[in-house]
Amino acid sequence: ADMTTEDGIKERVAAELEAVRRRSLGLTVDVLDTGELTAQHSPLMSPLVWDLAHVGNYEEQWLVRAAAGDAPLRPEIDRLYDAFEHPRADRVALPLLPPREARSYLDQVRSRVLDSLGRVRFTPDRPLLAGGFVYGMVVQHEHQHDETMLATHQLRRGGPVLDEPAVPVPGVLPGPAEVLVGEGPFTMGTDGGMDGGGAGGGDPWSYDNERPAHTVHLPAYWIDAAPVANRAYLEFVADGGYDHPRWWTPAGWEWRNRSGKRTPAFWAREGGEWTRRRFGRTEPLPPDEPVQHVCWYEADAYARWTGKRLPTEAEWEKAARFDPATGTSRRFPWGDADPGPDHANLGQRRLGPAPAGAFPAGASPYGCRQMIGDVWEWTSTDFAGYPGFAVFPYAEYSEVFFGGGYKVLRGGSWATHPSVARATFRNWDYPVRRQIFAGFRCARDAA
Ligand code: AVJ
Ligand code: FE
Repeated sequence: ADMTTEDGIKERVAAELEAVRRRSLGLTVDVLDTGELTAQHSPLMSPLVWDLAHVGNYEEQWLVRAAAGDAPLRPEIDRLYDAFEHPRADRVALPLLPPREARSYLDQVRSRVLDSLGRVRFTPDRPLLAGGFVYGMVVQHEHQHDETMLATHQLRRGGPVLDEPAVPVPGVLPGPAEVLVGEGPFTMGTDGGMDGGGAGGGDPWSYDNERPAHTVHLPAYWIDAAPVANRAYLEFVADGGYDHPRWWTPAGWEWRNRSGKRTPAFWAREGGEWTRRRFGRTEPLPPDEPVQHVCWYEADAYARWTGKRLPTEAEWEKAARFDPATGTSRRFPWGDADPGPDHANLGQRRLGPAPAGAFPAGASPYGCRQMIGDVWEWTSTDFAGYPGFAVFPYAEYSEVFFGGGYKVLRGGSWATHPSVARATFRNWDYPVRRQIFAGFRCARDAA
């Protein structure tokens, strides 16, 4: 689609709305019965039928009411699906729409949206609509919930219901274990311009927390060229990494004691072999795969054990998108082009990460691989607004989480859709969380 014209953006919007809905249905009503859709698979997660109706309610609020200015469809359910009103653990007890009703509510909302799309004008004087922003926001919202629903799938008991298509992975080239990022400034974040260019490598659908573009000076540092793989993490486990307080921060050691955890989530030891359970299947632990399902404390402890540390968020972003040859920051590690299958493992094309070191065509100018896709990467930075941050369009997307004890994660996982993955995108979670598809890479000072 031609993203420089209103019709082109609308064409893309309609296609993306259709595609994300197919994905959501494929994670819910297409594959699970009512019992499974309404069950609480984990107190950390919503019942899947809550996520399903929540994305419909969000679409109603933003596209039917705010964008088109049409009358509300079902305002009485707004509170049921308000994430701040009910913690995840409590949602199973709410009078939620049953799956069939949720499905028809989604269809009703969607047909209203498509009916109004032609008449809504993306005028620059309405920032919510300029560049189709609010439509992109709703697409990204549903894809983010789809990733959350995948985390729920990973936690559910019972046999497999999701297919793992055999997608070839571009060959793993031998590369240096670490790359050096020289001292100097770079542009972090984006101004979200429509032109796709500009100082921040503009992205019209970027979130408020990615803005504004600003200059950050960093001393020289080394950063791993690939995410830490299971093979390396196993050495930490075998070396008693979980038993030596010297690798852990006080809060991390406290987590280790309280939780009793001694491996990443979903690992088991069976007959002298390491296995891991994923989406209803138990398989040998693949040594080359990036480690997943570690919390921030585990990532931090591993990094200390290797004599390194986690990268700061700024270090991660500079290594991912700054081109020292031109002095500019890119949208993606490989350039400004949208992600293709040779660049990154995104969008649930496979049901897990590709081997660490894959996707040479997706490398950043410094030579870092898999900065986008495969696993979210923990950084050492607490989630906060950039200098000059301004809420847009609502404080509950990100501002209310600033200073809330969340750590920033970057890059997206194999479960993240390309519309949500870019080198400026910021994710966040509590340092104890392990159900998300998170791993990490390490860094160290060059001095
Ligand atoms: C950005 C992934 C932390 O899932 O809590 C979904 C995204 N915001 N609905 C979350 C989000 C509102 C958010 N994260
Ligand atoms: Fe949401």
